[in-house]
Amino acid sequence: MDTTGKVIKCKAAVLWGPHQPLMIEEIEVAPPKAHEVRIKMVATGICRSDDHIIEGFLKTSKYPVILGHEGAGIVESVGSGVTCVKPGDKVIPLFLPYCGECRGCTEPKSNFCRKSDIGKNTGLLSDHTSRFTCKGKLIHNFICTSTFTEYTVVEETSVVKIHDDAPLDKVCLVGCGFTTGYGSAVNLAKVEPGTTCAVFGLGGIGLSVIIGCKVAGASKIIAIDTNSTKFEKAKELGATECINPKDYDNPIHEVIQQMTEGGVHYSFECIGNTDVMVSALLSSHVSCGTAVIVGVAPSVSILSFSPRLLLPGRTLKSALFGGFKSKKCVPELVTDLIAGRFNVDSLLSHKLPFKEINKGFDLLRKGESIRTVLEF
Ligand code: CND
Ligand code: ZN
Ligand code: ZN
Repeated sequence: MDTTGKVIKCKAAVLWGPHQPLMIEEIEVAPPKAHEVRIKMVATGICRSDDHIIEGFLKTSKYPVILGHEGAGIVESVGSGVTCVKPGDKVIPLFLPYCGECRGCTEPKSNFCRKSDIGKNTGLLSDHTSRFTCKGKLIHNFICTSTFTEYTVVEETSVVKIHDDAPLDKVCLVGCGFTTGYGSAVNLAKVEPGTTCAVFGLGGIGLSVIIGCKVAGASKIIAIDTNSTKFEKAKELGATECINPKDYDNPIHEVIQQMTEGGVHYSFECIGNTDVMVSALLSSHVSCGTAVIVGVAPSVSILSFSPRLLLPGRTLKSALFGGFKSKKCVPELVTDLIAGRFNVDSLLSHKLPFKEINKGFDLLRKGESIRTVLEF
């Protein structure tokens, strides 16, 4: 049945308010307006950022909301004026849009498009409305994507066509986890051959940083986590040493300084914990080290350290989505994955049917999963 131009009724996971389980509800998804695209989701991954909203750490969303920002699907229909994709195309929604015109898009060193809802927190599309309703109520959109639904509507600046042969249950990880971590190493830090790296937090993001450090030719990759069950995968992906801060009496940055003659060239915080961000900074070499903040800290938190830590020459940096311009890098990384240049299989720890989404979040909270991919 042709659904073009019609309202679609489908199932979605609605978060009605913080600290609540996601509710599988029947929702209505309006047809795409001009320059919008309606997507039938095929697979979506669970990232810690979604959980931060459920737990109320991040105030980046309005409730009720449909979360999810790491997914892949097939275009169902397009609004007028859309030329970048057509019905039937395999696509990845982009939580970091690319309009190609704003300062963030045109500056070579930036990837933060003005169309991003991160920081604005409207929970709406550009025309200040949403395409989702449930039980007569408006349901908000989440950072231009909302992938925890059988159908979503995004703007053309927030979607990109990928290779026809892409396995959507795997390449959905290119929508956030893999690209954010990998890009933080190769594109943001620009890790060079022979350098030393420390990666704090071995979830989907941290393990992808390790993949990037290895591809870049780092000679030493120290993986740090308070959950030692994460070490096996970290080693498999390229970590040369794995350490658990709980096994040491002295602070972990001192341990890392001792292991690396004064500190690593590159350290990465992939947790979202401000204390660990300072540890990562202290673990980087005092005059040639770079600390990269990848994790997202709670909205109300403040990072506090002496500016003297930077004075001798340390660098502190951060970016969303590995600093990559989303529309350009996503199709390239998907093609690289199909060609076997990377492998995301070890990031994909669990697969569940979409309706078991709450079980997927439980696995993440218990530290048992890396990435759970939900299939529709
Ligand atoms: P996930 O929760 O899977 O991994 C975090 C890891 O950190 C786990 O293995 C924990 O055991 C470990 N950990 C927790 N506390 C400590 C500690 N004190 N010391 C050492 N290890 C610890 O999370 P994820 O990999 O999905 O996401 C990681 C962060 O990245 C998170 O903050 C998320 O919000 C953020 C992120 C950033 C971006 C971006 O664009 N920059 C995009 N998506 C997510
Ligand atoms: Zn994410
Ligand atoms: Zn832009």
